[in-house]
Amino acid sequence: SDPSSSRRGAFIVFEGLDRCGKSTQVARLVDRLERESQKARLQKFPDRTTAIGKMIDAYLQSKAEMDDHAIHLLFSANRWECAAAIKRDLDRGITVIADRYAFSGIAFSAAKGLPFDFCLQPDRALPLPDLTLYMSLPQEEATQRSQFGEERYETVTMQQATRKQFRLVAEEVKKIHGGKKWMEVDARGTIEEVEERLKGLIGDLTDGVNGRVGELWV
Ligand code: Z5A
Ligand code: MG
Repeated sequence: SDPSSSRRGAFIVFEGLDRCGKSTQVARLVDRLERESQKARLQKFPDRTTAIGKMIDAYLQSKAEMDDHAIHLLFSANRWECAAAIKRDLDRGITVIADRYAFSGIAFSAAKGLPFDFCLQPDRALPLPDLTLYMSLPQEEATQRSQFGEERYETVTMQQATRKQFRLVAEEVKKIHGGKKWMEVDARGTIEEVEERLKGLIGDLTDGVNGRVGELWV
């Protein structure tokens, strides 16, 4: 029998601070896979289309105020409401590519001062990404790239605090899931240069992976 038939799709996550180019690269990756006739789906977090997503959207646009713990749990709940669909697609052999995930959830909430461990727990046992690509861009270049938007968190102070927390998140992933699950990518240079770097790291993951989907932080 063909061993490839037992393979599932890979779960690949893009993470990083504001303006590092996540959405740009995720879109290009999905386009490339479609051109190569590979099955792939994009999953953006927050998914602002759901009922919970609409509450998150109002918060990010400062149209609603919310307790820090409460909004943290909503970001996590927004991932949980998508978890079954992610697993189903992976089992059907579809590569799922996420634009942000639980790691943003921890980094941004911890940067506001919530305890790191509190931030980690709600996402425990979510589908574990096979690879997280952390796009790293110095603050000066992120600021040059374009003006900060008008959403909450889009300030230099918040971005610097979040940068620190992402370092702690990276350590935690490596400690619990091993060094191969998290890779830092230099996000400087042209869109094409960054795309080549990412392509090299993704390698043949998009051909599918063996074994069951893991659980985050377990
Ligand atoms: N958040 C949270 O608190 N908790 C959670 O659990 C989650 C999220 C999941 C909204 O996220 C906020 O939610 C976010 C974290 C928080 N707050 N902040 N900051 P979002 O994902 O919706 O944020 P966004 O509005 O999509 O922005 P972004 O993701 O920060 O940007 P990006 O996707 O990394 O960058 P981009 O859109 O691809 O590129 C930005 C610009 O740079 C654009 O004009 C590009 O054309 C340009 N660009 C891209 N690549 C290059 C290169 N290589 N050179 C030059 N210019 C480039
Ligand atoms: Mg984006």
